[in-house]
Amino acid sequence: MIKKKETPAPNAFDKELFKRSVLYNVKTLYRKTLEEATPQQIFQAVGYAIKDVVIDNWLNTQKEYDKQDPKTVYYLSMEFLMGRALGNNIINLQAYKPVKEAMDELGLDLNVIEDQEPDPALGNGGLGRLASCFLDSLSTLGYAAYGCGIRYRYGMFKQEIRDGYQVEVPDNWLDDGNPFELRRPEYAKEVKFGGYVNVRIDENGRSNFVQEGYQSVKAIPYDLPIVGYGNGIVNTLRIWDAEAIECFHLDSFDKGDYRKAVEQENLARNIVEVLYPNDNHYAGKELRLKQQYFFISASVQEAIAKYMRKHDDIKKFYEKVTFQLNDTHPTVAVAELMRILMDEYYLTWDEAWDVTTKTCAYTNHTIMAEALEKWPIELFSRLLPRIYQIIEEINRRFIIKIQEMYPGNQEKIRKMAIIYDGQVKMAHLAIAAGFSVNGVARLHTEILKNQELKDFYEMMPEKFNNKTNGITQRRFLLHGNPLLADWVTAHVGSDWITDLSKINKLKIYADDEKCQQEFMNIKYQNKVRLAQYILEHNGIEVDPRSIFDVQVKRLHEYKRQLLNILHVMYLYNQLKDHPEMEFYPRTFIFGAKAAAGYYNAKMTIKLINSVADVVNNDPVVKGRIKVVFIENYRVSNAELIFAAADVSEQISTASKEASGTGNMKFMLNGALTIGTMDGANVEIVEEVGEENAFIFGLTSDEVIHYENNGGYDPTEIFNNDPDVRRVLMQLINGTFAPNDPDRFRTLYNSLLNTISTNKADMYFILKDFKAYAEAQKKVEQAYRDEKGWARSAILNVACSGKFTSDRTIQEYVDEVWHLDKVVLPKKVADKEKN
Ligand code: 9GP
Repeated sequence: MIKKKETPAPNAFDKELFKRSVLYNVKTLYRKTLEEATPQQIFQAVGYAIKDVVIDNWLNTQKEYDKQDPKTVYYLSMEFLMGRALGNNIINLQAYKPVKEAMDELGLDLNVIEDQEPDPALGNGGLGRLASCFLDSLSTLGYAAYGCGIRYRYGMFKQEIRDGYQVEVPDNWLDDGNPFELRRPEYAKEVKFGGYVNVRIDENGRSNFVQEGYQSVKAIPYDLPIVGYGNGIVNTLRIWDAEAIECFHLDSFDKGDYRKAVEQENLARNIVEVLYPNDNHYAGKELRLKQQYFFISASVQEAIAKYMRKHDDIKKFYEKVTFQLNDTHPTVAVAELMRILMDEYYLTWDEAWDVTTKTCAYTNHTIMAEALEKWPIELFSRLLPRIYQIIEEINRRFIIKIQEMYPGNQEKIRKMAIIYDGQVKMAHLAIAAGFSVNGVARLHTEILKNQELKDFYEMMPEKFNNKTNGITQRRFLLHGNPLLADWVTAHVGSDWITDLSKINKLKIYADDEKCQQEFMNIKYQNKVRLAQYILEHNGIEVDPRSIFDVQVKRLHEYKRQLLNILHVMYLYNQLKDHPEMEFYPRTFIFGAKAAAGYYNAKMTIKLINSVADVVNNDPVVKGRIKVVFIENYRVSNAELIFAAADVSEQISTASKEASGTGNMKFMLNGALTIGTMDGANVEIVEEVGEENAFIFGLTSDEVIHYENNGGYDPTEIFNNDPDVRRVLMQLINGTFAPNDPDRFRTLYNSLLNTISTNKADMYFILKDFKAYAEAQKKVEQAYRDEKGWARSAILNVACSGKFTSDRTIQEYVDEVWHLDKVVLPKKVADKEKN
């Protein structure tokens, strides 16, 4: 793009140059003037102009890394739910004001331009968004890091709601091109699948394991800049695309490998085609394992190649590199690292194992059994024959260790072996090879230690640790809620942007009536903004003076959106019976995508929309309850939603939600939590005080106790509680489906009938119903006391300091990764000050 005379320092944003750059880009990219360009073209032009600014810092950072040679973390993840980059990059360049002015001067609206950017949605939910928050924090704190993932052609599907049902539409996010990415063909790597392993003697007389008769693809990296906040540091998210290894030659036909050429083409095309849209659920598809090995092999190969460009002793690899495995999905990294160390660098098994076990660390994000990856050995060994051999040997040695520790105890082997019952168990491999195993909230880590991974914890207690999740305040407050961000800064200064513990100073304003009014006024304006969005997208008018009660997250039975909507039905019945009763108007807002094949989840979406149709249009209700299902919940509309929420619904079955991160985003934006003692809710309540939240329901110990003793009997509640019975009968008597009374029978069955599921009400919805309804009653009472509510809301913001991803990352750095802090040279640092 346009040439500049000198590198601008992060804080010295050159507005005039930027304007020229935008105009120049519109001209050279599209041969148009600003007036002629479409909004999408203007977004592209602005994006390239911002990338121009970022590129200098990016180059500079990488040059410094070369000089200082800091230890680097490779965050290996199948998912990065980045959200839009433009606004975030401008914020982190500390250039929002000048860019906005520049746009105004050009007659453009920055918000409209930002809205043109497709949400890069290369993730499902919390796991992928956490990875993105972590990258933001790593750059902001000044640590060398790569995010490594896949450049899916289609990210998370777009959700359309048609006739109340979810319809999945492909997410063609790359259609118009991505101004922020850089294709790096010079770092391409070959990745091999299938074939068989032979032992060959090389020219030095060494016997080598070689994979033969394989198919392969070329992995091509695309780099995206991850801009640190105001510090000039830019790390890299490297996502891998696949291409056929050779161009398709017609003469292959004559050579007889026509079929192979076609297969390699297809392999490359299929591998990166689409993100699996499953959250907390593993489908066991062969293509998924291919995706895993594809990006892991390419990332590990490049990490080693990069290390060897500067060092000569591969045995010290771990001194400069850590691989953090984001869930079990990247666990083949363990075996791939072993393979390269032994087969390409000729390390002995013990030497390679020493390096591998000092390099790899594993984060567990779930205890949901259906999310734990297990691959049939037939599939695994056919697809990755050399990797399978290595895992077999890891398993053999691991079993010897178990036997040494627990002589004669077959049960331990059955429970802990990496290969057992014809399956390769990825979590077991990650634990056996990782030097660190962490959960993502205190309660979750305790459950891992005492329940799910008890045997491993007993054998290797030193590996286990907790890292409570966090979120980046720069996207979820500074960018998403500018009114509140300015208000916070006006009261406590701007240090909170890079040190969220400072937000604690807000506490002293919680009792100040003027501050309470200001706070509620900001909340009101954010509610007006969301109400407008809802009117535009749903055609539903909602009253910004009503309580905005919000549950946005993936649709999953354990997250219990069903509990929420059953409670709405219960309130509706009350209003129908007693139209004149006291009732504070409430808007129940939902947003959730369901995995395409998850029937009960999809029917819950239909139920929410069906209840909305009836309740929103019933004259008896008089608008006192409104139900809204926000279509296509994603990072960009999430920012509007969090800012506008009064009540944050965190109502998972206790023990099931490993952490949750939406709960933290709501808290930061001053919503009060109604929730169970699950995941990070426990720590949120600990920080803000139980009196500033609404806690209800079974504890995780109680849930686990029931589970270990065969569940509980929900028919007792059905028989004895007329309110619950009435709501359940409405699922099958056509109240919300007059033309098809049976429509919601599977939901009804999931709660009561042991025939359709192995356990009735597995998620304790009926068991917790009364407690939830009581907690909701308290919400209403509390909201009527405006000052009291404002006080609690301000305290939520003030006590959110712990939940920044900056804190989480610092803990990983101090206790697991041991990275070096990177200091930019004085020249740049000085410029920053000016
Ligand atoms: O379900 C967890 C969620 O509770 C957590 O906040 C998130 C990030 O740690 O990970 C989710 N887990 C998965 O998506 C699959 O393991």
